[in-house]
Amino acid sequence: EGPYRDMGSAILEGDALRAGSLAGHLLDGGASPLSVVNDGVIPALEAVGEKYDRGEFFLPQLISSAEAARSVCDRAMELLAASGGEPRGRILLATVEGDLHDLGKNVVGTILRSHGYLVTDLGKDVPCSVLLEEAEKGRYDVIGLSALMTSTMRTMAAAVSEIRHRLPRVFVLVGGASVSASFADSIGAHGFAPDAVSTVRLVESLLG
Ligand code: B1M
Repeated sequence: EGPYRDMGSAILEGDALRAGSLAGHLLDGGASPLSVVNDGVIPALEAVGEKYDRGEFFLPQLISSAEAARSVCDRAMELLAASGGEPRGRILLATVEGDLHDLGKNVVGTILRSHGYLVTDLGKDVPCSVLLEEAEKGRYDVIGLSALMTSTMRTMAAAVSEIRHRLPRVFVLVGGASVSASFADSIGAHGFAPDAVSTVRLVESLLG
């Protein structure tokens, strides 16, 4: 639809100011924060990825589109902030070492928070040692790892096996554009989620 398409074009053009203000209009007009991300930001970033693949976009465009996407996500996420109350579970999130993609993980974290989970987000490019140190300190129920590149899927596999070895009682879930359910299975993760809402469903089914 029109307003979503305009916001998508602004992301594609890397115009953070316009993307942010169009997102503000949509949200003020009652659009749900999740639909702004799912129906506006994600299709635009997919188009950015395709242009990059075809050699029509280079790294500078990728970066300015990502910044425009972030300004929209930040606005949407503010509105989704946790509603309070006892946490339904404790979740540790990170993008694996060597991988700087964090937009998707941030969406997952915000949606989990908005569903009442306590989320600690260690950020991106997180070495396994840092992850384990925090995981051993906190009483986490679930660790969620994100990877977007073929190269960092290997790092993810190593991290999953290390966590399962050191913390056998913690559920390890994985996600990210390059990850699939069969890959998750092959590296011994407890589950795979293709998007933020399925992450919540998966966590609910595991923690009861
Ligand atoms: Co890069 N990048 N990038 N990039 N980038 C991809 C991933 C790529 C597919 C683009 C392409 O070539 N078509 C490609 C990887 C190819 C591959 O290995 N298979 C790629 C590349 C090559 C690179 C660089 C190497 C480019 C270069 O330097 N030459 C470089 C790598 C840097 C590094 O990591 N070391 C690079 C850099 C960047 C930017 C920094 C410019 C920027 C990231 C900004 C940021 O995240 N802060 C960027 C972006 C934006 C992309 C694309 C265009 C979009 C990614 C994105 O944010 N998607 C991407 C192409 C694409 O995927 N279409 C691409 C939107 C986001 C909401 O989706 O992350 O999938 P996603 O998250 C979803 C689900 O996957 C799931 O839920 C989220 C919400 O629905 N999910 C989880 C994610 N994590 C989860 C964890 C869970 C559960 C669910 O835990 C339980």
